[in-house]
Amino acid sequence: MGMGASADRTADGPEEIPGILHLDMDAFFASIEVRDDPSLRGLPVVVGGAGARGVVAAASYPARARGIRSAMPMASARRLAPDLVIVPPRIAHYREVSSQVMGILGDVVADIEQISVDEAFLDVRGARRLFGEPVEIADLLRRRIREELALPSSVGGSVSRAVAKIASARAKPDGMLIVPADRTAEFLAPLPVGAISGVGPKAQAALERLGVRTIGQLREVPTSTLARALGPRTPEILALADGSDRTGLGHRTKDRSLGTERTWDEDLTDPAEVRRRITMMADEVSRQLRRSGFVSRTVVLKLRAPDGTTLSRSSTFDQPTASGERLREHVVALWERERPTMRRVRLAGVRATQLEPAAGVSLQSELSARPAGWTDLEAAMDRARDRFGSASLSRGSTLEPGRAEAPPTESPAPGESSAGR
Ligand code: TTP
Ligand code: MG
Ligand code: MG
Repeated sequence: MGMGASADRTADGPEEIPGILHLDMDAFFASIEVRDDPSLRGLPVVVGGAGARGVVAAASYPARARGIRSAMPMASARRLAPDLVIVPPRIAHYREVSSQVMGILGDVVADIEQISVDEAFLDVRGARRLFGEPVEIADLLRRRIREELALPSSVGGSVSRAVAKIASARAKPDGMLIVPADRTAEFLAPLPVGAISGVGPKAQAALERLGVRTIGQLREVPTSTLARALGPRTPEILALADGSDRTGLGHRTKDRSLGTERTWDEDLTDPAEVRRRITMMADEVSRQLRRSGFVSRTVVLKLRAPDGTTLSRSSTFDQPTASGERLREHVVALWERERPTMRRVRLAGVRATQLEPAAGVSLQSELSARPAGWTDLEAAMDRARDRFGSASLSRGSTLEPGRAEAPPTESPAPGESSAGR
């Protein structure tokens, strides 16, 4: 917790306060199980499926000290800790505790954006008069959660949501890190580029080739060079790196859509091939959704023929979703309808629209309906893919027979995948 809040006042103009907080519960599901059964305290505890194909959903910090992480196959976790305690998930219970946490936050702060079952952004600039500086509010929230729910949480604070989230991750477990406005760039400089959400292993490898490992080093590379490694998010990432990002709550959700499209040098004439490509695009988009914490109401399939004729067809889900299975289902159905008239395809795109934060939705509708729900499993797979590379995990249904050893996705070049706003 190196940096505390400072009340430095500059001579010119009002002081800018790090009023965006990110609160995230520590080892959430596991901490609830330990709280409910104190005999588990201090032990390597995981929540997840104990079966042969079980995956770790949450790992207590003692389990993490042994190298165990979320999304790890349970068999690997068992190898790392033969004395592992495996607790089966109680999703309905976690959901209830989640609303108790959010209730406490809502008690203190009016401006909240819940982004997952155990985390929320808070804009505390308006709560200042009543409850004090951000550091005092963060302290109050953590203390109330500890006293009323007997659970540990961590808080990061900054002038922007992205930096607040990075700070909360650095504060874990059971800590707090509020970065004063004028020290934002300094705080970020030594951190690895991977600390920025959205800079995945592929971008990290590309940056590594440019000699860039830390966020500070990003700033020394010409923008045009960076853009080749980072794609359309380059300006956003640069603003973050130099401490000038001021994105607050909710900004991300406005009219946002996420999608990917690609043009082929040679027209696709085989309907099965089109189907395979759009299926992979649907998977890619669903991963982007999960990574950014959104669910979508509607998916749009775009197709262009060699003569330039372009059509867009959309399909609306029963409930907002980030599930790759749902997206695939709907885009394939859209394609089946167009296929008799669309003989040659030059370009295809899949876009998720009408986004809303996944807050609660995924848990309420998908997890509770199916305890080992796709949302959960797919999120776990995303993490494993991020960690071990895309070749390590693939869904049977996205692969063609006989291609099982090949990575399931062709990677879109930077610029082909875009986050519209
Ligand atoms: P996280 O906040 O990502 O993780 P965490 O709370 O367990 O640990 P940390 O201290 O690092 O925040 O996720 C919150 C809960 O969501 C987690 O306790 C279990 C569930 N979850 C899954 O079910 N599958 C997953 O792959 C992940 C990452 C989380
Ligand atoms: Mg957490
Ligand atoms: Mg979380």
